[in-house]
Formats: sequence, C-alpha cells, structure tokens
Amino acid sequence: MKPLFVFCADLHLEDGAWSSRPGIYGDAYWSFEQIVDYCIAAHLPLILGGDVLEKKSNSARPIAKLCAGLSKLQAANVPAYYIQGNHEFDRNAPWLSVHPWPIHMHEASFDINGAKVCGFDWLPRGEIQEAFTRVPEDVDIMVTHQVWEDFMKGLGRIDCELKNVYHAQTVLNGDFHVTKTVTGVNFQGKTVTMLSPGSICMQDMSEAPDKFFFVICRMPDGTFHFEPQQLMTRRFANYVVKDQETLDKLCAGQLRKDILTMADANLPTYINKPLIRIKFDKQLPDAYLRLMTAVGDFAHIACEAISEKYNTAKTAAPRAGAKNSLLSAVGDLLGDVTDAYKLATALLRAEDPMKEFDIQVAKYLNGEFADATVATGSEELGASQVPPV
Ligand SMILES: [Mn+2]
Repeated sequence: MKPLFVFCADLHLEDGAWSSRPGIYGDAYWSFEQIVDYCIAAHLPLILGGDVLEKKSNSARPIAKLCAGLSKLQAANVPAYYIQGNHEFDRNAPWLSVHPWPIHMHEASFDINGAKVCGFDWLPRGEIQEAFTRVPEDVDIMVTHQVWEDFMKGLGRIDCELKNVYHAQTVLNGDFHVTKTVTGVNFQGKTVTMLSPGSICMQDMSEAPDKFFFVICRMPDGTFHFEPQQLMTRRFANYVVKDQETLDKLCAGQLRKDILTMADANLPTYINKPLIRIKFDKQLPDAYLRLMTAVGDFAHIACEAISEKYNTAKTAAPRAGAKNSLLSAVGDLLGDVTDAYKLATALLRAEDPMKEFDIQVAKYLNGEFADATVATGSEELGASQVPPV
C-alpha cells in the first residue's frame, strides 16, 4: 500500500462555528494545524476539497491562519492543491490565491505520486455535468465539492450523480459533512468509489463529533484505498433527560464527573473545554436551571427542552395541552388531521426547518401526501405543478 497524498475538505476556517457562542473558539484552526503537521511529517502533498473558508467576506484571522498553514507547507516543500467550495467560491479570484504556494486544481490534472488527479471547483447543476465530459480519459481520481445524489438518496436538492461521471474510478468530494464512502456505476457502467471525508470539526450540533482526514493510498492491484486519520477535536457529550431520577443523578455530581474525565491534556487549552448537549423534558421542575448550574463554567453547554414529538399515528395532536399558540392557530385554521396541518407542525417543531422542508418536499414527491390538494382545496398543489427541486 503506497500513500499518495492527504485529502480533507470542509475546513470552514473561522474563529468558531457558533456565532452565538464566541467562547467556542479555534476548532477549525486546530484541526487544520494537525493536518498540516501530518503532511509535513509524512511528506505527503495535501489536497483541500473546498469550503476551506467559512465565508466569501472574511476578517483577517481566518486568512492569517490559512496562510500560516500554507507557509509551513511551503517551508517544508510539501505541495498543496485546492478546489473552491460554495462557501468561499469566487470565479475571478479564489481566496487561496492570497498565498503563492497552493495550486488551484480547477479544470486541471496533476500527477501526484503516480496518480493522475483532476479537480473542479463547486459548479452549479448542469455546469458540473458538462465539466465531467472534459475529464481526460487517463484520470484516476476526481476531486469535487458537490451535492451528490449518491449521498443524499432523494433528500433535497442535488447537483449530480455518479452515473454522470465519464472517467475516473475514484471521486473525492467535499460539501457533505458526514464521513462516508459509497460505490456506484459511472456513465460507462464502470464501478466508481466516492469518499466524503466529512468536516474537520463540528459545524452543527447534529454532526457526529468524530472527525477525520484521509491518506489516499494506491494498493498493489492498482485500486485506491482511503486510510482515515482521526483528528483530536473538542470533546462532546450528548444527554437526554426524560425523568426525575436521571435529572437528580446528573445534577448530584455525575455531569461534573463526566466532564472531568473528558479532559484531554493533548488538547490546547482553548479546545479543552468540552461541549455538552442536553435535551430535557420541560415537565421536570427547574430542569434547565439545575442542569445549567451543575455544568457551570466547566463546559460549553447547549441545553434545550425536548420538543413534543408530533404523533404521526391516527390520533390527533393533543391540542388541549398545546402551549404553542401558533400550532393551535394552525390547527384551528386547517383542522388538525389534515396533511397541511401535519406539514405545518413538522416545520414549526423542526430544529432545522430548512432541512425538514427538504424532507417534506421529498415525501410529497413520493406521494406520501396523497390528499394534500383536497385538504387545502387548492389545485396549485397538484403533482404536475410541483417545481423541480
Ligand atoms: Mn461545507
């Protein structure tokens, strides 16, 4: 097995992923440092798969951190390549052109330790399919930053799918913050393997806390192998508090004990304060105050009430006890057993309404809301009128 280069994506270099919690600082910088140090120690080129930066308009620090890493690679004579993601995308002047060292891979192919690798910046649907037709026949690995059907499986908008790929047996893709490998068949009916390395630090509470970059290796039979390297990241713990007994136990010292065992001397001090997510049943007396007090300043805490799960069974939602007046109003207007009510409640109760919206649209397109037209009395919602997503 011959290591060829290192691949990572979705660095989202920025002071912190949560603007409302400025105390959670430096996670992306610290992960990037680890990747740079690894490349130098192993003397392996680095390929950055887009969303290197969080924004198109940046303050000085993310750029300074980016340049510091690139300068370190330059000083060690370790090559760096990149494509642009949708986050920092600029057709005219890529952000990474602020530094002389990294090589822009867009529409270009390179021989990297014997493998022919080509890349494309993020491109809109249609343009990316056209770009795939320009991939040279002898390319082994294609680097992209797109929303692939093969990862999304019908959820939400997609840019492309593996069957659009002409050449290349391997695709390395940014954008999807989940670490995952999928296999599919390309335009010519040949097997393609695609790797999503995932983001390099949590960008969202719903992301898995374990993060990786990958060493791309060539096997003796000529195929490629993706070797994961786990990043040292801020420790994360998730709690769900549904009963008095659990609440009492956690507040009587268990939480504090858990946090202490999570401390890791290998982490820099600014990363060594864990992130704790607690969901609690709001029926429990003083749950919020007790949990916040128990954690104190020992961890960053995201503490929220469990949203009452909408009952999708035939029984109507318990409107009598509903505290959310907006939901009650929706029920009064639409009747609480209609599909329109189900849709409205699903959106109102979603933690991430945009994501929930995409899920509901997919359900609608699958015919799971068969009587939506009847329920709303509107012809406009007929299946033939649904705009393409
Ligand atoms: Mn991203």
